[in-house]
Amino acid sequence: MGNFLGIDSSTQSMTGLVIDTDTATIIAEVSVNFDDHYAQRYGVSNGVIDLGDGQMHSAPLMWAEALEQLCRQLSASGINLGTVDAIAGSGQQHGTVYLNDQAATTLSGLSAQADLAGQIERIFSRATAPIWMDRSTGEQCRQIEAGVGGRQALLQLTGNTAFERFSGPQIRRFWQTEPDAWERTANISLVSSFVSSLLAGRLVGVDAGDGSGTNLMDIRSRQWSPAALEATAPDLARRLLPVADAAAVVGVVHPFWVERHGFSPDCQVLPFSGDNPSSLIGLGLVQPGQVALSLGTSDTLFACMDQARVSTTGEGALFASPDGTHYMALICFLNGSLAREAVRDRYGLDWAGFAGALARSPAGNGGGLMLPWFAPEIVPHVSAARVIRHGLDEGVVDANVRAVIEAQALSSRIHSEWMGVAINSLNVTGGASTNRDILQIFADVHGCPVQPFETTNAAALGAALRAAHGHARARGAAQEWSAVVAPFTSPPAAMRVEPNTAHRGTYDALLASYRALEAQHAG
Ligand code: ADP
Ligand code: XUL
Repeated sequence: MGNFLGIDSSTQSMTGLVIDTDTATIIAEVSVNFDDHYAQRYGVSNGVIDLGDGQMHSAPLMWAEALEQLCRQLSASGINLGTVDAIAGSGQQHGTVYLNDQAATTLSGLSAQADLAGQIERIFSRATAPIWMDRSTGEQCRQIEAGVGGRQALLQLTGNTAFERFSGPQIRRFWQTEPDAWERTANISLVSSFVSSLLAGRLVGVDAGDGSGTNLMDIRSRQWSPAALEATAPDLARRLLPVADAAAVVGVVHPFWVERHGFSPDCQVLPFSGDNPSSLIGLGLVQPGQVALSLGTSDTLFACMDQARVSTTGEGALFASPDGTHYMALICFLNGSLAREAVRDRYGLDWAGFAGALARSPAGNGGGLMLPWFAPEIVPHVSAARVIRHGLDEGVVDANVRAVIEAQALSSRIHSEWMGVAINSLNVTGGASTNRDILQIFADVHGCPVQPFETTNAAALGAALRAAHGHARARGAAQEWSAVVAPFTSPPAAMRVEPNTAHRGTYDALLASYRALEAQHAG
């Protein structure tokens, strides 16, 4: 029992959340927004560098700067970092960080006399990291599927068909387009394992939760698949550390963090995981059949499962749960917060005005629909941005605001059907989960209660809980996952948003029209 820090390195920000397991409370929660601090220096907008032709990258050096800034902000918020017993974390999934042969020695030799970013500038064989929004690897996806014996073969082996944003296709494209830099690459990390490596002062492996978002891991054995590695790039195996046990402490923090930021020399570091697998834990989904929704930069809907059920349509993803036994089925919509913001800004609203428009407009929007593809969409696959309005006048503010949220909710219902899970309740997280008018529409469309939590940073909370679990296990006092999560994932029922059953028929009818409209325009 003690204090545990969870760090989430996400698309737009880095969040740190500290829990006290003795009192079952969140005692600190701070975020470093990338645009606010680093827009000019790293050329990011919404945390992303758009390199054109579908290449969407970010800057690993920026994440290193943010990690130190996060420590300063945590200390300024009143937390004594010396009380933290263990740290775990999560990263936006799929993003790859390419390191050269100086990385390991540079990380172990960090000096507390200088800042982190300045010392690690030279450890990269590629300055930027492609992230989950990248869609430049269609050709590589087809090549990898062919290389392992076809699409179905890759699906059965790794739990996923090849996705443009997944790490394997990104790695293959890098090898093909930048062979010299590929030769200088000694290690490939994901966002998650890169940040944990900075804390541990040595290279840390990718856990199975994030490893399953690579198209490189055997989903059942939870180890890299030689066939998938072979189909992706030459000599890839020697550039990857073995898949790490998510529950096993990798060591203590490097003295850099002790001397410069006041951590205890005994503070343990665990492998980081992906943000969605970490949210699975942070939302308390440790039993099969439980379902949750994350309304962050991307919107994701995911379920905890005991079987490795795959999406044969190639839309959904399957990940290993960081709890070590279960699986996670997930759908990812790119047009999440950015689409909501596009509508908010188009009509000159703030979030209160946006909520007001939802409250004023009728359920079902009089049949008016929007396909909200403000950017190319992942699910369903839409290759170029387009916004389609059907029975909806672009000039009517309230109807357009309602249309974007109803579209997101209807789409999440349609595209989760493959999971074969009855959705009886939805735990919800992410920045938009504070907006109860948005949650009401998701509750009505799914016909079930939607449960928000005290924190909207479930990924960071899940990481803190993983730190607590790993710390206990290392002391030989391993606890059941249900006991670990329960004190932090049982929010008051008063926060719950109940479905309005009077709208059931309206949304069943709208679902059919939306499905038809989407089928007509997707692709
Ligand atoms: P990520 O972790 O993916 O970077 P977050 O989960 O932190 O993203 O969510 C950030 C987003 O939350 C912002 O981009 C913003 O669009 C959204 N957001 C914040 N407050 C509200 C609100 N009141 N209503 C709707 N959306 C909101
Ligand atoms: C999931 C996905 C996104 C990122 C960023 O497959 O691509 O949800 O993890 O949050």
